[in-house]
Amino acid sequence: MAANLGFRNAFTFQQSINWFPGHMTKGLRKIKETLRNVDLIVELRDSRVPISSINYEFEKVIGRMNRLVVYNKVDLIPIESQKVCLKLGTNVAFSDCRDNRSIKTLLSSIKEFSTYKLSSNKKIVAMVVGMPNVGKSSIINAARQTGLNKGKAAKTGSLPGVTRNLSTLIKVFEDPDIYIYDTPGVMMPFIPNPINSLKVALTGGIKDDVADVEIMADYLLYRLNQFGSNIYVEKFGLEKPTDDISFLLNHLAKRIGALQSGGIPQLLTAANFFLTQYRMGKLGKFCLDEIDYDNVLKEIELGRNPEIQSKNKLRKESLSKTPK
Ligand SMILES: Nc1nc2c(ncn2[C@@H]2O[C@H](COP(=O)(O)OP(=O)(O)O)[C@@H](O)[C@H]2O)c(=O)[nH]1
Ligand SMILES: [Mg+2]
Repeated sequence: MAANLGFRNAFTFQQSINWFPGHMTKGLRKIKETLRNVDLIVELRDSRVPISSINYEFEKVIGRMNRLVVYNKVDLIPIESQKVCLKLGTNVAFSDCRDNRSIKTLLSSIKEFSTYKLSSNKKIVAMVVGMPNVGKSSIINAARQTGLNKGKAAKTGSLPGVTRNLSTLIKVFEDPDIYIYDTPGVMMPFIPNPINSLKVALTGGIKDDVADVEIMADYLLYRLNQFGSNIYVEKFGLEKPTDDISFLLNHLAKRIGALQSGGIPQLLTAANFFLTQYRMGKLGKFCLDEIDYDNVLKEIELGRNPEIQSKNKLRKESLSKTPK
C-alpha cells in the first residue's frame, strides 16, 4: 500500500482557508427571518466531507427545529462510507441528484420527518440549507422534476456562490403539497481545523481563487496515494504512482497541451484540470473525512467551540517560547 511505496504519511497545512462574503451574512439573516414559516429544515452536507461540511453556524440559527440531514453527492463515495454516515445521527438521508430513485426516497423522508400532519390538510414547507456547492439548488430541481415532472426552478452551477438570495417557495410535489425554499450557501466565518477547510475547498465549497489551487492539487495527490488509488496513474498515462506534485503537474500540462510559448508547462492549468477530474468523480470514489466515532466527536466538539483550536495554538506557541 501507500506507505510501502515511500509516500508521505502526513500533510502539513496550517492556515485555515476562510471565505465569508457579505451575501452569506445576509443569507443567514434571511434564513432566520423565514424560519417561522418552515416545517422542516433539510440540511445538506457533501458526502465526500460529511464532517467538514457541517456548518455550526446553522446550529445557532436553527436550534432545535425539525431537521433532516441529507448527505448529497452520494454517488461520489463508496458504499461502505455511506453505512458509516448513517451512524452520524438520526433523521439522516442520502441523495444523488442525478438518480430518480434516490430523489423519490428523499421526498418520502421529507414527508416522514416534517411536522406536517396528514389530517391537517396543510402544505409542507421545507427549507434547504447548507454550505456552498453541496447541491441545494440541484436537489430542489431534481425533486421538482421527480415530483411534478417540471423543469428547473433554481439556478445551479459547478462553482460556489451561484445562489445569492433566498428563493420564493418552489413547489416540488402535490398531494401532499411540498414547497421548498432555496437558500444561498453559508460557510462558517472561521473553519477551526485547517485541513477541513482544505477538504471543503477541494470539494468545491470555497471559491478556487480564495484557496491555492496547487496546494489543493498536492493534497489531492497525497490523499489518492493514501487511498492506494491507481486510477490517476492509468488515466494520466504515468508509469507508476508519484508523490511529487510538481512532476505530476508538469506531466499533465504536457499531456493536455497546456504550454506557454517556448513550451513552458502551465502548471496552474494542469492543477485545475486535475481538480476538475476529481470533482467529476473520474479519479475514484472517496470519503475524505475520518468518520470513526472518536474523530467525529472530536470534530463536532471543535466545530461547536472553535476557540479550543486557538487556545491550543496559543498554548503550543507559549510552550515553544518558554526558555529551556
Ligand atoms: N456528482 C454529483 N454532483 C452533484 C449532485 N448534486 C449537485 N451536484 C453538482 O454540484 C454542483 C453544485 O450544485 P448546486 O445545486 O448549484 O449547489 P448549491 O450551491 O448548494 O445550490 C453542480 O455542478 C451540480 O451539478 C449529486 O448528487 N452528485
Ligand atoms: Mg444554489
